[in-house]
Formats: sequence, structure tokens, C-alpha cells
Amino acid sequence: MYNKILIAARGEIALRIIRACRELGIRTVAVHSEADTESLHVKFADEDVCIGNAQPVESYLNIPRLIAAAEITGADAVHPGYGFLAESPYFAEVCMSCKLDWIGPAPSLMEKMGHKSEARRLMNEAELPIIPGSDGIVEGEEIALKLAGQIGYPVMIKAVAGGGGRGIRIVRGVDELSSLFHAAGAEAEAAFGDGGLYLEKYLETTRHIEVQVFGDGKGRAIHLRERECSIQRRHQKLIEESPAPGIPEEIRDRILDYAVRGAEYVRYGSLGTVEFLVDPEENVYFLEMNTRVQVEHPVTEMVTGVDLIKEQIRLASTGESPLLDRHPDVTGHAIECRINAEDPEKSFKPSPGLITFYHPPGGPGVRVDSHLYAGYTVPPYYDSLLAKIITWGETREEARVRMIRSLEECVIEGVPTTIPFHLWILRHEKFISGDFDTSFIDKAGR
Ligand code: MV4
Repeated sequence: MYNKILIAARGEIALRIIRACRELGIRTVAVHSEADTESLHVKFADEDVCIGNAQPVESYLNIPRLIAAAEITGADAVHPGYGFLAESPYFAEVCMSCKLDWIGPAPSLMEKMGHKSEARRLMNEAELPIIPGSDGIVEGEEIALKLAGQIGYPVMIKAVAGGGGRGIRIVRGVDELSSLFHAAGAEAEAAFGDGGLYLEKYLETTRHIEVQVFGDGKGRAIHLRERECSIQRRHQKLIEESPAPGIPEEIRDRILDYAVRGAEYVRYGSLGTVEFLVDPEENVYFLEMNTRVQVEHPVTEMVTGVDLIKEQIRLASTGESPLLDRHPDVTGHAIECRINAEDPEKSFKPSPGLITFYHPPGGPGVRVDSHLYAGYTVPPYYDSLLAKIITWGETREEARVRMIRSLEECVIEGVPTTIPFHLWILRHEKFISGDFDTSFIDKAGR
């Protein structure tokens, strides 16, 4: 087992990884920017290294400084968490060439899955259903116009380097295509340094279901059931749950089979997520694959009882994990709410600042993953996630009521948060019935 891991992340996920390492008896190195000196991940790690100023490019995205921190502290491996460099095959390769293990899949796989139309091609090869669309990159608006006509409007233009909803446009008719094609290309070029675009039929009302997978890198993979992630705002997930409500058992089993088949086909070798869209006729389509641990992984941990991060580290370190030899059962239901420092009254404007009082919820079936404490100042430079509240119940209804109780119990003073918005969703008849899709937030008028 590793002796020491450098955690190339901040906030709640850095803390989550530290917790896994402590239970495994692995020492931890936190890296931090000058804006994060007072962060909990710095206080809880065994060692810490300041790697630069507040701007991410000067610190959390600065590969030479991360590598230097690992070398100075004698770390054996790097855990990237999510965000920042977690999906950078280049960073993974640099780590490996510096004799640092990468706690994640092979860089070549990260590269393939990071290229969204290449991922589509591979999963089509593995005989997963893909959304009707272009064969690879669309070179220029003429070809886009012709293809869109064949696919039929509405179509979606997507960046091959995509992520976080950037470089995505819905095109409703032929007259919009040209301008949206150029806008998406320019946005993708600016965001990712790659303006490559591809086309897909736009599926209007879909549910967003993802499957947690875990593979050995030699062609064997298991799934740890699905998560329903349709409740999003501007491509940021707000609420996730497992199992997915309202999906017939045979459809769910098909989705799980596809995910395992895809992961095995590419010889996936770590924790990963295969995303799907499910339309009202219950057609299932592969959407993309994420090669990192996800924000919402605790939902799966709550219903399976598995510590995913510990197993991910164990597998990276020893090449083995007992998890690969047993298919964990699911017990009950879990829901996660992401609490952000944003003002729902001011179109979710980020609202960093001093936390003057903090009281997290507790009691039966409640888990809080958070780096908050009273007196902490949320810096303005990074994402505004403050806490994830996850509740478990024997039934979905118990988990839902428990979440309402937890949100009411949670006190965060000093900055506005999204807690009131979550309460509104949890009490909405569509959420209660489980009859919702990705249009929920828009349709419900927010
Ligand atoms: C789609 C889609 C419908 N049709 N692709 C991809 C990236 C992710 N952030 C959103 N993605 C989607 N891709 C096709 N061909 C629907 C989504 C989607 C979505 C779209 C609008 C508003 C909320 C959404 C939530 C999940 C997925």
C-alpha cells in the first residue's frame, strides 16, 4: 500500500480523500493556494505545501509546482479528486513519468473519453446505443447544415472537448445553425483550446441517469448501481439520488449492463461513471464517460455501504480490490443536495464571504461532506460548493423527509445559500412523485 499520497484538490473532496487515507494508514500531503491557507484540508493533512497564489493557473492547475510538492514531500501517488486537473491526461502522464502513481485510469483512456465524439465512437463499437448524430468532428458549417438536415431538428452542437455545459448549443431550426455553430466553436476554443464540434439529435425531455463503475484495467468491471441526476441548473447538478425513481426494472438492468459492457470494452481501470439519457419512450442512449470520482459519489456509498475512495486507492496501489469480486447489494435510498454559496434570489449569483456560524445537520441517516467551519472565509476564486448533505432512508420517502429535516436543521450564517431552493424542490409534487426530467428547473419557473 502507498505510504504517502499528494492530494491535488481542495475543499470538501480533499477532505474526503484525507479521510480515506487515514483509514488506510496512508500519510497525506495537502497542496493549497495562498487563498486557502486557512482551509480545513490544509489543517487535516499530515503535511501541506503552498503552491502559489489564488489564481488556479498559478496553483491548483500548475503542474510543475504540484510535481515539485510531491517530490519534496516524497509522495508515492497523486489523487486528483474532481475538477482542476482530474481529467487531464497530460497531468496523469507527467505524474507517471515522475514515478508518481496516478490514482485514476490510464492517461490514454482519459484522453479517449475526454474527446466526446471519440467516446461516442468507442461506445458504439462496444454496441452501446448512441444518440443519432455525426460521425466524429463536423468540419465547417456547410457539413453541419447538411448533417442537421439529415438528423432532423432540433439538434445539439457539442464541443468534443466539452464539459460543464460549455460549447453546447441547441439548434431549433436551419436558420439558427450557422450562428450557433460559430458561437459554440468560439466558446469551445476559448474554454478548452479546442474548437472541435460534433452534432447530435437533441432529445427534448430526458432523464439523466449515470452508472458508477469500477474496473480492474484488464477487462473486468462491476457496476455499483445508478444515480438519477436530472435536477440540474445550467449544467450544474443540484440533487442526485440512488436508486433512480420511476425507471422500470428491466430498463434499469439494461442501463447497468451497458455501463459494464462499455467499461469492460475499454478495459477501464479505476472508479468511473458512464452517463446515459433516457427518453419518455424509455430508449436509452450513451452520453459520456467520466474518468474521475464524482461529486455525487456519496449517494452510491450510502446505498451500497462501500467506501469508493478507499477501494479506488487500494486498486491503484495493489492492483487488487475485494470489491471487484462481489457485487454489492443496494439497501434503501439516498438523496444528495449540493449546498452552494449562491443567492437563489439573485439568479444564483456566487456569494463568497465569512461564515459567521455553522451548524451541520446530524442524526440518523444523515451524512455531511463539507469543509466549512465557523470563522472560515469562502474565497471567491473557486467553485461555490459549501457542503453536500446526503440522507439515507429505507424508502425514497424516508430519505426525502429526512432531507427536509436536515436542510431545516442546517444553519449557515454569513453568506446566502441554496438551501431554500432545495427545500422548494424537495416539496414539489413532481419531485415527490419521482416524475421529473432534465427540464424540471426550467419548467418549474426558475
Ligand atoms: C444532451 C441532452 C439532450 N440531447 N444531448 C450533455 C452534457 C450535460 N451537461 C448536459 N447534456 C445533455 N446532452 C442530447 N443530444 C440533454 C443534456 C442534459 C441537459 C440539457 C439541458 C438542460 C439540462 C440537462 C441536464 C442533463 C442533461
